[in-house]
Parts: sequence; structure tokens; C-alpha cells
Amino acid sequence: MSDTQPVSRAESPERAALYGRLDKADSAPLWAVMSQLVTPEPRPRCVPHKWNYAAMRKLLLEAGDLITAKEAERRVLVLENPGIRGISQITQSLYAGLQLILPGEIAPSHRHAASALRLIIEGHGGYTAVSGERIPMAPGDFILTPSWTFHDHGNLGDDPVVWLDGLDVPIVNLFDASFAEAYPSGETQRVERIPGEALARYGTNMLPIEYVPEGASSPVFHYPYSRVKEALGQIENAGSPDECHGYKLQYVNPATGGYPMPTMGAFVQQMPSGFNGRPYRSTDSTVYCVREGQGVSSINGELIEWGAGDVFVTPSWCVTSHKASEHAVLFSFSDRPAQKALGLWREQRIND
Ligand code: 1HN
Repeated sequence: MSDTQPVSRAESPERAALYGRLDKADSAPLWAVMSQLVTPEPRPRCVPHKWNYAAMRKLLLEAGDLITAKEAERRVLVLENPGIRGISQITQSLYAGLQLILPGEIAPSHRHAASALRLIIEGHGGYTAVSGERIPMAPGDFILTPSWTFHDHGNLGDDPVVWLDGLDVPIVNLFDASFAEAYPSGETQRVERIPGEALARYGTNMLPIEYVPEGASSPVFHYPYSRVKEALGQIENAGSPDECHGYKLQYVNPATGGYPMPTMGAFVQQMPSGFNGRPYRSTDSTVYCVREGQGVSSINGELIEWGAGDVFVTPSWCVTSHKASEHAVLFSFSDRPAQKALGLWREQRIND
């Protein structure tokens, strides 16, 4: 596809008149827009950006003084990409927000077609209930709420609990496939499983005998950071970091080996102090949340310095490299599984 100017310049009066008649007929000439529709490579409208955690945390606590979790249903600050403000999106396909739940609060149970993932940033004593099991939240834990599963949150501790939410809302709405409903009886769903049950059944390198995967998402909803951290430590001891990514793992559905949810994949990478990653790009715009450490990422030449709790985003096909000035752990998520399912995903390691 050529990347030249649209045909619209040097239009004759006859053509202009035709365009007027086309407009009245709810139609338009493809030749005037084709080069914007079919671009030679991605032209994301979302831009590289970082949300500083200390600044966002202050705003979140201010919101905590002004509205309860119950009144808000979910007390969340939406992270709006500056390139696409006003549509509750951090990328073209994903929603992200920072959620606060204060001691004693409950965020009432509901379910929706959109899938959600959460990375706990701070606080102890929080829980989220998914499909009848209460999952305790600890900092660094990765938690799933698959499509159409009831979920409610609570805080039984003494500290504010804050986490990063990621949802595929823009994908659901692209397909006009949104459904949602409140839990039919009360604010919190009935607890039907013991704590840790799903992890014990499906998340210990074993499965119930002759288990056949049900649904499109992982039967494990909780990926505790303690296990991830131990694994990353051992992998780092074993050596050979990836040139671009350091020591990087992807979260999986243990019953299939695939991504935990059909639309969103999640990743965690550890970079030793002084790591200077080779540039890389891929078509999945990626949301990062810094779990530990400090560093700087170059995104199409723009430098983004980051520290613990910060959230930053790399748009599709932007050349990205990470440097760690101290030992660092980055969590990230993207729409990679959706792109792969549609045969669209591409990646490239840049030689410099
Ligand atoms: C939602 O249900 C939660 O359950 C958080 O915590 C953020 C953003 C959009 C739509 C639903 C939650 C959400 C959301």
C-alpha cells in the first residue's frame, strides 16, 4: 500500500460535486481515505507516557476522603493516555486504572463481559472474591477476574490497599458485546471454596485427574508474588538473560499452557542492576507497572525514568529498550493473546 498523499488534492469541481452527492447517500470515496485506513505500519494514536505513583497515590487518597468504595462501586482513577483522552483507554485496546479500597470497605459484587486483571501495588489485608473463592491480596500478586465471573473486593486490614486494574473493555466494546449485572443477593458473593483451593487444584504443576479445561480463562485466579519472586531469583542465578528483556516470564493458564485470559497476556521481568537492554518492538501496546527498583526506558527515543509503583505505556511498534539503574522487576500486560488469535501479532529485535 502506498504511503503517499490521499487523492483529495487537485480535485476537479465535478469530483467535489460527486463527493457532495456521495455524502448525502451516506457514502464516501475510499480513494480519499485509503492511505489513512491501511497504513504501511502501525500509527498508534496513544503515546508513550508515565503516571508517577507518588502523585497518583496522593490523588487516590484524596478521592478516598470524598467518596466511599460503595458509593463509587469501584473507586478508581482511570489512567487516560494523553493521545486519546476522554475515552477511558490507556491504549487503543485496553483500559487501566488505579483502585483504592480503605480498611473496612467493600466494593460490591458484580460481573461483566470484560475480563480484568489486577496487580497489587501496596497494602495488606485486601481480598477479592472470584467464583466463590476469596483471594488474599499481597503486594506484587497477580489476580484474574475472567469474563462473566462475579467479583467483589474488601479490605480486612488496617492500611489502604491499592492495585492496578487492566481490563479489555475497549475490545468488548469494539465488538458491541458488553453485558453486566449486579450480584443478585447482597453486596458480597457467597463463599463456596476454601482459601487457596483453586491454586491447590490447578496451580501446583498438577491438575485434577482427567481434567478438561472449561471456558477460555485460567482456572487459577491468583498468582502470588512470593512464588514469582523465588522463580525469578533462581532463574537469575542460572544466568543468560534475554538481551532485550532480561529474565522475563509470562503468566500462564496451567491447564493449557496458553495465556491466562483470551484477550490479555501478562508478563514479569527481572533486570539485574546495570542491565542495558537491546531495543525491541512489537505490535502489542504494553502497560508496565514497576514492581521493584529504578531505571529508564527509551520509547521511540523518549526517555521515561521510572521507580516503584509507576505505570508507563509503550504504544504499538515503538522501539523500546529498558535500562535498570538498580535491580528491577517490571510487571506488564498487553492484548498479545487477542492479536495472536487474529494472526496479527508481530515483534522485532532491533540491531543497533
Ligand atoms: C471493574 O469491574 C473493576 O471490579 C475495576 O474492580 C475497574 C473498569 C471498567 C469496568 C469495570 C473492578 C473497572 C471495572
